[in-house]
Amino acid sequence: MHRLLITGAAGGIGQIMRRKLAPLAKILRLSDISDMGVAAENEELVICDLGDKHAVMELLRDCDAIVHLGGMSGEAPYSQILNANITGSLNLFEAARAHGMPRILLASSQHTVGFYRQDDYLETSAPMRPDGLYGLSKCFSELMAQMYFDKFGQETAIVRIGSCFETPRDHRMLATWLSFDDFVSLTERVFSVPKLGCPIIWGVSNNDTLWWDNKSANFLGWKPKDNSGDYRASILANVPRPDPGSVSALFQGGDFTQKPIVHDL
Ligand code: NAI
Ligand code: 15L
Repeated sequence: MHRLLITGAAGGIGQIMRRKLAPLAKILRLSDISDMGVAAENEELVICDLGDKHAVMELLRDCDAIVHLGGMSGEAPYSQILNANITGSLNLFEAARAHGMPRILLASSQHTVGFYRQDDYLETSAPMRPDGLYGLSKCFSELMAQMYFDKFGQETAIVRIGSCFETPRDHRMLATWLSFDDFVSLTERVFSVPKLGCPIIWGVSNNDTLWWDNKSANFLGWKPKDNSGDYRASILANVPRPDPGSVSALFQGGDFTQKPIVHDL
């Protein structure tokens, strides 16, 4: 493809994807509200607040595909969630519609279903059970993607990322971990299948412990290779096991289920 846009390029996942997704496109357009350093030859850097609809309209001009990582990535006061995740998603989908509907990979989250128990095994069709304003904003953007598909034919891969870090960090992440390389291989599949539609995909590696069933996304031909089990011994040895009655051990969303709602508007 010619130009791939990555939003949230200054973030934890974005910085890695900037490097690892470079082979997918001649030009990477990288965007964030924060500084992204110096542009390489194949890069265009655009500072842009996702909440600014005119800026987002310009940002998407001439893009062939979008990896949408930008926004608040955890529980936050409502004003910030509203601007970055809710208004920001609407701005992005409207700009995509105006610019020929390039395919979108939407970074959603496991916190859309955070109030399920850790002994539940979920298909992508399970009703949403968000665990806070952040999870709720991701539910909103998932439904927005579905609406833009039904109404206009906009194709979007809704990726419910579990925990995407270099390595799993605690006991819960043994079930939720998504390696960077598996995220890259998923992104490649999303942008190469002839027909995408608007599937929900669990963004999770091939872990020994799994809470989510990805069979509805089999058509992508994505085969995650990494396994959090490789880190199990180290986590058991180094990370205190949560109390069996605590939210960290009971709910899929862990301690997000206990974070306060901050309505600051
Ligand atoms: P991050 O917080 O490191 O990166 C998000 C980026 O979005 C930041 O660089 C931030 O400056 C930018 N941003 C925030 N508000 C903005 C605004 N108004 N306009 C423009 N940019 C704005 O998060 P991370 O970990 O890289 O996650 C990327 C995406 O994946 C997020 O959407 C997050 O919700 C989602 N996700 C990540 C998971 C993980 O384990 N890392 C798990 C589930 C979902
Ligand atoms: C998320 O949605 C967050 O973006 C990430 O920072 C982690 O907290 C992850 O979920 C998780 O709960 O492991």
